[in-house]
Amino acid sequence: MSQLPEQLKDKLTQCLCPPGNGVFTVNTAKERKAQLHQTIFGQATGIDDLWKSSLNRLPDASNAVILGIASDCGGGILRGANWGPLFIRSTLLENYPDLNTFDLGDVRVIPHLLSDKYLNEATLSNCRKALYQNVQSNYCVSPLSITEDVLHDFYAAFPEKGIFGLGGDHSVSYPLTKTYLQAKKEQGKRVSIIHFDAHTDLLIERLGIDLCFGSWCTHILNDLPAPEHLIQIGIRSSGKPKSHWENTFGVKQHWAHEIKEVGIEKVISNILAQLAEQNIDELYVSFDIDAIDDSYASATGTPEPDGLMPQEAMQILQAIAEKYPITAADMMEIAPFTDSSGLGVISQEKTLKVAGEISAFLINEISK
Ligand SMILES: [Mn+2]
Repeated sequence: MSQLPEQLKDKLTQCLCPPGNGVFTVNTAKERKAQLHQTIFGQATGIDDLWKSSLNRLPDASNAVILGIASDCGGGILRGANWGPLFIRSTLLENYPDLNTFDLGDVRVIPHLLSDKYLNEATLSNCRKALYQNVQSNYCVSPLSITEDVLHDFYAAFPEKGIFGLGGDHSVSYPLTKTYLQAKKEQGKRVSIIHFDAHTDLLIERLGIDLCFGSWCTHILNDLPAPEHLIQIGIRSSGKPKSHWENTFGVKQHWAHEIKEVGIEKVISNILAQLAEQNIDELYVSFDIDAIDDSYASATGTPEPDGLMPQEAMQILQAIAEKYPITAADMMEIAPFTDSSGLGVISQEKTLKVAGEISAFLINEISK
């Protein structure tokens, strides 16, 4: 049996919390959290200790490791993606009880914070005191910073493992992909990111904030072997044409209307041709649920019509997974209490069903 390095264990137990607890509440969703803990741990009380000792099993557990980041502070139109990790986990446990995965828990989220670089010393001290009861603590306090810090050490200790990140708004993919890209560079592996989204997420900043749901992609381009190693699929809500994004940033895009016009098979063969040219070893898949048509994915902050059918997304994923190992991934922007369809709970159920199917597929691929 391998050992979890002591320093990493201390960081995990201080900066993370049990699965589902990343949403900081007292009474709200108490029953849902209890139900999740009952399913994972066989009981609903004394969860902190059970979770902490479960971390000792990480070294020998599945290569697919779930991390929840219940932060929507990087969003900014309709919030609510902070509830994603709790709800997607419940869906996965219910619909795919035999998934080969290890649940690391949730990042501890102060819902008013995004990244430590936006904070002054006084706020940092106050938040260190709140989270760690220690104003001198070296640990980060904002969700993006904690995620980056924890995953940097995680990938150093377990280069063969991959994270499946549960968001959260899409800014959360910034630390998830950045730490993955840097770890793979160190391992001498060439990788690409397959990014499903209705939007390009290629702003340079939004109202002066450089790390947010609309800009995270721009800030990971330098960590890729080359910018064309970001391949975006499902784009359809953009103020500028495809040529603007491809020429300005060097990324590759496959817009949703192309799938309707030339057919899914042709788009898949175009994607595979690009990947072949890039001569890559492994892939990261970042999935914004709004890539899917809003008739199937309405419980999200920016639902968009004319998107991918769930089956089309699965076809693309199956085709790329057949050729390349998917070694990390994420599922973002599921906001279960948000409903653009007027269908209420059906909206939530439909969105979670699609998110669950795609997540289960990705987790299974990472675990291989
Ligand atoms: Mn996005």
